[in-house]
Amino acid sequence: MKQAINTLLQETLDRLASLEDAQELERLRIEVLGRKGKVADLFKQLRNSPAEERPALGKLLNEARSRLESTFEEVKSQTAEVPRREHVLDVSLPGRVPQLGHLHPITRVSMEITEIFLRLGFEVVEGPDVELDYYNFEALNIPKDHPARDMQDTFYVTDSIVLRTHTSPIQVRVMEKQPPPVRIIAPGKAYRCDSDMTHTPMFHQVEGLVVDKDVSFGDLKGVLTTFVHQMFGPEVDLRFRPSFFPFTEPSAEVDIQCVICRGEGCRVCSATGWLEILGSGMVDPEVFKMVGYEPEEVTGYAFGMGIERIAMLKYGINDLRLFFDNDLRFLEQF
Ligand code: 2NM
Repeated sequence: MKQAINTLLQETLDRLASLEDAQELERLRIEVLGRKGKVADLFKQLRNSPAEERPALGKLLNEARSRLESTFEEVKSQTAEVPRREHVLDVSLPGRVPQLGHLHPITRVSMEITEIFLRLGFEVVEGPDVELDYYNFEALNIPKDHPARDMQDTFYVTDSIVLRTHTSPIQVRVMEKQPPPVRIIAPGKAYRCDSDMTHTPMFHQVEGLVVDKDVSFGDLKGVLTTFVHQMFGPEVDLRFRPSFFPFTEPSAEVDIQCVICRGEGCRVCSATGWLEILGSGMVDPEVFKMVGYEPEEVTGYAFGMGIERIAMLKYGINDLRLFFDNDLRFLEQF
């Protein structure tokens, strides 16, 4: 009996030392310490042993059981600390999808416009939003009494400093700094003291400028026709309609076939079948004189468009304010 107790103790301790995982540990615990286990068997045998040996054997068996119980606990706590991978990694769980951000539709359309002109050989330039009156108006042949200079349209910072009302001053700065040829586009924010259903105090523009020897109105028509076809599709018709700007002569506005009714006439195009999308013209010799270019040697064309308007026509958005509300239900659609 004594022999049996010591053997069970020793064998079990040996087996505990070479266990593979928690399942095996639990199997061994039930085999040895379970209700019908080997220790329980020995307690049953104890009842059949001689009465004078029983106290000593009982003490030995109790000690062996305590020793085994505490060793099982110890091994179990160590096993639990290093769980086997297959028990914690459920490869059938769906992956965590990170929340992706979006570019704002205005950013996207601006990039789209910019990329078309980059492919046509234009360079992108930027400039300050807070601009001198000189670059925003004076150098662009917009005289002191011109209505565009009115306090009601322009945010004045001081008498001679404004928030730029268009991105043209960027182009004036480029011409002032470098000799022809010039082939640039200037995307950016513009500011006008105006706020209603169809105007926001800040909006976005892309303007373009080409200056070189022998640049013609035909070049302007060719580049802008390519732009319209790449932006709205090769099937979309366009027309050049005479207009006026202080900084170009002659000037023309470009209309495209209404994207809603395809020229049939509807509410969006006021039954005309046409939608205005940009302004353009041959750079006025007065502008060249202001920046030190020789009007007898070079000619050039320029154009400008509002990005919000292009985005509304391209994506069929009917309310300008959607661009400024930052409502994710709108923004997530792009
Ligand atoms: C437009 C329409 C026509 C324009 C002119 C110039 C510059 F600097 F060369 F004189 N930049 N942008 C221009 C010409 C802008 O926007 C409707």
